[in-house]
Amino acid sequence: MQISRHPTRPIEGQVPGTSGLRKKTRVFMQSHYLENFIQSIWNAIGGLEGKMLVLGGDGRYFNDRAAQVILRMAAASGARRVIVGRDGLLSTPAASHLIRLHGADGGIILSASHNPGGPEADFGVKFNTANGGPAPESLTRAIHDESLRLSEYAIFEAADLPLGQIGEHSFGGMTVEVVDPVADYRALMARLFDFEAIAGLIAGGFRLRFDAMHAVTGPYARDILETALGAPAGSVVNAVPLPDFGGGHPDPNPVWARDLVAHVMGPGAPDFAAASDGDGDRNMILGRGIYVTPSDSLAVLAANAHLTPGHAQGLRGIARSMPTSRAADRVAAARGLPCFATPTGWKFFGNLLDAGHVTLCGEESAGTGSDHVREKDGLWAVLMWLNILAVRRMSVADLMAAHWAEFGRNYYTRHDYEGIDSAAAAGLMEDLRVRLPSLPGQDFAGLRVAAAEDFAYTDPVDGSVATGQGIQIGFDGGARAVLRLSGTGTEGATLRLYLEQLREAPEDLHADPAEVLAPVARAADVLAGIKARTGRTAPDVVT
Ligand code: G16
Repeated sequence: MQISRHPTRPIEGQVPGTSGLRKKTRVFMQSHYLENFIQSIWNAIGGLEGKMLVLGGDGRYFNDRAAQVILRMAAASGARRVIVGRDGLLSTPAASHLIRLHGADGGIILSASHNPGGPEADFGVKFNTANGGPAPESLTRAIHDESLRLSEYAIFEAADLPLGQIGEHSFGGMTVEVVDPVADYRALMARLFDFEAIAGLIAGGFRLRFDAMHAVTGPYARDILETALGAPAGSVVNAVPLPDFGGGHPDPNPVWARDLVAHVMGPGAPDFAAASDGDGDRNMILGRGIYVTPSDSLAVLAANAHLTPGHAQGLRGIARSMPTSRAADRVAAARGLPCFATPTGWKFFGNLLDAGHVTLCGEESAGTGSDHVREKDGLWAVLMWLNILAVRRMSVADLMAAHWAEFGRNYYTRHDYEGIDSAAAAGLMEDLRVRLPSLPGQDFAGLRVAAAEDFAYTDPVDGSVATGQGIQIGFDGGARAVLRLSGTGTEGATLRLYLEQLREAPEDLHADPAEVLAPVARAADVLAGIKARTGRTAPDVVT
């Protein structure tokens, strides 16, 4: 085996964010860029000698090239075995499952998630650890540190592997096993859910549509929803993964999946619709005439999980990211379950899941999952919903109405100000931080601040502390505004403003969320000076 050791120099900015390293594709394609980052991962985990990894990605532009480079670098560093999805494809939850199933030492997932793909768009690399979950902050920091002292990387000089062929290939001293990306994941879903009940629902005339947004979930959704569960061919739309996702943002929300939303709001709407993102870990849930917010979806899944075989024993606890609405907390309180609020980033759920403190986790950013893997899981959420609907035999709209009647309704929306000047964004947050102690008791646009904090989290399992995780403002009357900067963008800064208002009176449960939340939005704007500091008169994206 011929191994080359390439001299290299540290590259600035290889700092993993909320979820892995995300950069413009052209940045990743620069000479040594990908190689430097991968070698930094190998170094940070103590080398690859004798180790087993899982490798796959969401199929975006450069996925195929990056997979070949990573395999050659794994062989050069002494890995024993790499399990790779056919054509280098694996959804994020499927990769997490394979790591756990095979007891691998970790895995590399090639994805920038919901960010667009293509030579002028975004690419990303995530490292997941042996529990199947995203690398914790201690490891991402170590990877960055390694990237700053790198002087060489090792690569096996060999021709490309035929990743389209399922089976084992010997590659230098390493074995590469190319697997069907769907098969093991389908088997896991069949254990967690009552496929017979869901198939019965569909056979009875229940109509569904799943929009795979030309991203990785297409093959999974076709195989499970159409082939295994009997949804008519064509129920899964945009099912073929494309390197540029057909030119769209593979982000399942009412903005980027507006065609699907229009479909459920129009004549001839199906009973149920859903979409997933680039790498298959996000989900959006819709019913005829209704959009379910991700925060509400988490609460509904928590309240009904016991109706599915995978959670028939009930839940141990629930975790949500801090900006996610407190709808799930209300279910937890009613059922006497522990409830945790973590910083944004699925990596913060890992310890809670591993220690058995929680079973369900969810985020406002369209992520829900359970202890079956250590990532959020889009298709899992869809199957959970279908299983619950198959048992409860009611429409999505009726299920939501019943849920709000029982637990109250946490009206919720998120405003994103994208691509704003990084210094202006940092200044806005810093200024707010400084003013936090003086805010309680002050009125802003007619709302009085009850509490204000800079969210910090102490992991109850390992005691690690994460500070500066978003500013949380509580107002009299149960409203809340949260401000934080996104950690997944690749251009300038994105300011996220999360707005929430609880209503419990029966006559208040079916109002327009935008109207209910308008006073909170005004108060947050005046309080933080969003318009004045960013120069923006309105958010770019409202979900
Ligand atoms: C990632 C993380 C999520 C997070 C989301 C948004 O999701 O895994 O935990 O909620 O980013 O993060 P931010 O608000 O910092 O942009 P994904 O689907 O992009 O991997």
